[in-house]
Amino acid sequence: MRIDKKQIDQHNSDVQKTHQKRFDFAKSEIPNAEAIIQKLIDFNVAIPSWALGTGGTRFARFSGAGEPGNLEQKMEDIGLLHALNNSSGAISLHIPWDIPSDYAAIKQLATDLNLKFDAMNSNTFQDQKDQALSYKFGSLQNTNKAIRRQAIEHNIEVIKHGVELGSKALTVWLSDGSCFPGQLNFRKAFQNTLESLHEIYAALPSDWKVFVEYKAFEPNFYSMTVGDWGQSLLYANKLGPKAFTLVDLGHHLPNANIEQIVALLMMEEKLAGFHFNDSKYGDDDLTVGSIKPYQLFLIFNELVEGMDARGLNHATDLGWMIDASHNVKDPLEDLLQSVEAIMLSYAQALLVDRTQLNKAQENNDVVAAQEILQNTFRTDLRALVAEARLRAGGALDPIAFYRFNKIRAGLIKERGANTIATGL
Ligand code: LRH
Ligand code: MN
Repeated sequence: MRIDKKQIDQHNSDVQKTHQKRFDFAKSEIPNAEAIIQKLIDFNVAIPSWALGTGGTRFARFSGAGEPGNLEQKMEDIGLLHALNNSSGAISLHIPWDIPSDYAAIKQLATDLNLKFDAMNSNTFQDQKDQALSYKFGSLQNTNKAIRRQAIEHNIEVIKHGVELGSKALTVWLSDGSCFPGQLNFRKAFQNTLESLHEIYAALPSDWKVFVEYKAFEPNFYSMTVGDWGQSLLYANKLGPKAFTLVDLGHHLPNANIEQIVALLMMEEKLAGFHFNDSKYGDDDLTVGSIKPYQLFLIFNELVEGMDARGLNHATDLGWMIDASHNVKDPLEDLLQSVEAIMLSYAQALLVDRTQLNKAQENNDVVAAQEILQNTFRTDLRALVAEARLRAGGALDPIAFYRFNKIRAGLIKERGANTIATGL
C-alpha cells in the first residue's frame, strides 16, 4: 500500500490550525527552535524487518491481520511509516528471515520507497531446518570447531547479502552462554568466540563495521558469553577499529545506568549505536519511551554531549535502530509511537543548555544541574517534532492519519487476514 501525498496534504490542512497555535507558542519559548527542527529533519531511525508482524512470547502469540507475508510487503510497510513521519528511512534485515530473492528488484523497491539498508543481522540463535549442526550449546563459543565454522560461514554469508544491498554493517547478537554453573568454561567460551569473531572481522569489506550486541540473560539464564558492555567492549577492542559495541536498551540487568555506559562508550569511540525499545523487567521489547521516558532523555542527553564533544554527525555517525516486538498492539502504530518517542527525547537533548549545565557541574551545584535537566524534560516539544515532519513532507499526526484513513483495514483487504510475518 502506498500513501498518496494528497491524502497527507488533506490531513495536514485539517489539523494545521491547532498545530500552528501550538508551534507558535513553542517557538516563542525555545530560542534555538529552528536549529532543533533542522536536526530532527535530518534524523532517521532504522526499522527492524522482524518487527512488522505481531510478536509473541513462549506462552502465546495472538496474530494480527494484514501482516506482511514477504520482504517486499515488509518494505512496503516501512515505506508507509516513512511517508507518514519521514524519520524511518531505513530497514535492517535479519538473515535468514529476510533473504532477498532478487537483489536488483529489492534495491529498486527500496529506492522507490526512499529506504536505505541499515545493519544486517545474523542469526545463530536458531537451528534452520536445512542446518547440519545444532546451535543448542552455542555457536561461536561452541566446543565443537565444526559448529563454530558453520556459524562463521553464516555470518560471512550475511555480509555478502549486505554488500549486494549497500548495507555497511553487521550486527552480531549471540544467544551463546550457559544455563547452569559448571556447564561452561567461561575463558574457553570467550576465546572460541573471539577467535570466531576474528574470522568474521577479516571478512568485512574495508568500509564496513561489526556491531557486537551484548545481553545480560535470555535465552541462557546463568551466563551469556557477551553478557554486558564490558565484555562486548573487550571483544571490540581485541578485534580492531571496525568493531563497536551495540546497546540494546532491554539487555541490561535491572536499574543499570545505561546513560553512563553510553557516555563511556562514546568517550572510547566504541559506541556502535542502539536498539531502542523499553522494558520494566527483562528484555520486554516494549514501545520506546513507554516505561522509562526520563531514562531515554538522559541517554540522548549523553549522546548529544558526546557527539558534539567529538564533532560527530548526529544523523549518520551512529546506528539508530528500533528493536521491539508487538504482542498486543498494531505493529505499525507501535513503531510510529516509538519513532515519535525517540524524536522527542533527541529534541529535548538538543534543548539542554550545556553551558549552564557544565557550569553547575563544575560548581557542584547539584540543584541547578537537576533543574536544567528536569525543566528541559518537562518542556513540551511535540509541536517542534510535528513541524519537522510537516516541513519534510510527512503527516502532522501520523497515528491520527493512520486511523482516519483505515490503513490496517486496507492492508487486510490487500493481504487477507491470515498472512504471517517472519520474525520473532
Ligand atoms: C536479541 C535481539 C537481537 C536480535 C533479536 C531479534 O534479544 O535484541 O538484536 O537479533 O533481538
Ligand atoms: Mn536487539
